[in-house]
Amino acid sequence: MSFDPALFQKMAQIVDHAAVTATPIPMLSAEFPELTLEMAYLVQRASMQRRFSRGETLVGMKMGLTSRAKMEQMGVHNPIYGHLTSAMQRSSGDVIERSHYCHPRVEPEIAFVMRNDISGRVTSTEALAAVGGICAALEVIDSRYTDFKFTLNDVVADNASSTAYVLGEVIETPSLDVSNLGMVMSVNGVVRETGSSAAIFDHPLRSLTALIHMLNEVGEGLKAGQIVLAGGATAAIPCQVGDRVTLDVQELGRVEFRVV
Ligand code: OOG
Ligand code: MG
Repeated sequence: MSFDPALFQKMAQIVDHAAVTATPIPMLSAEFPELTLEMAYLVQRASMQRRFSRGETLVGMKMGLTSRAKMEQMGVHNPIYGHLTSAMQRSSGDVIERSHYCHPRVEPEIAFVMRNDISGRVTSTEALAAVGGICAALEVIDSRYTDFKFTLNDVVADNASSTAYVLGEVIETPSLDVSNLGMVMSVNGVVRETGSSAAIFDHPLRSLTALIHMLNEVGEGLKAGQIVLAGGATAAIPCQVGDRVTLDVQELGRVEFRVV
């Protein structure tokens, strides 16, 4: 079908309002069965424009549903991407306010910091050459849909549940082998999820490369300075008030935040 711009602007307004007011909504696909994947990405971009008009800036991109654990937890088996804005960024040790979100969850990730612009059908060697730094990251996701349930097109329209992310210390040795780093996510000192960076699309670099390819399909790419979250290595766990969430990644160290 052809896209009615008024329709995807309306959908963007619905997901954006749900995020701003922390009020879960029914899936867009229930009300708009004509929603396609291509249209869902247009809704995502239109909802980003709303954030930019409020002063947020684009700071990077994320991949989602890149590990088997995440695909199985959500029942959606296609990797997706979303946009990360300045309002989502936190530093290790910061607090996250539970009341600002619908039903936040947290997942352990690896992040890349780009040193160069990059686009096109690049190889993973070329993608790596554009990376300036690597760090451990905790991503807080918050689906705007009721009960955190969605289809592929719904989650794409909802900017891949992007909400907040906390970066650890950036290690400026892009040559560090990130193919199989142990990852341990704990809450209040109790280990909740353990995994390996190998769970992220078999290799976090493969996730970065796939992102560049997906962006290339719409004539876009990554810019120097942007952050890329490669995707959760394990299932996500709910965030509760009083939680101190920590992630320890072999070679990359610790990143943490508290839920208040
Ligand atoms: C979609 C976002 C998935 C990841 O790392 O897999 C994601 C969701 O699970 O709500 O960020
Ligand atoms: Mg994620």
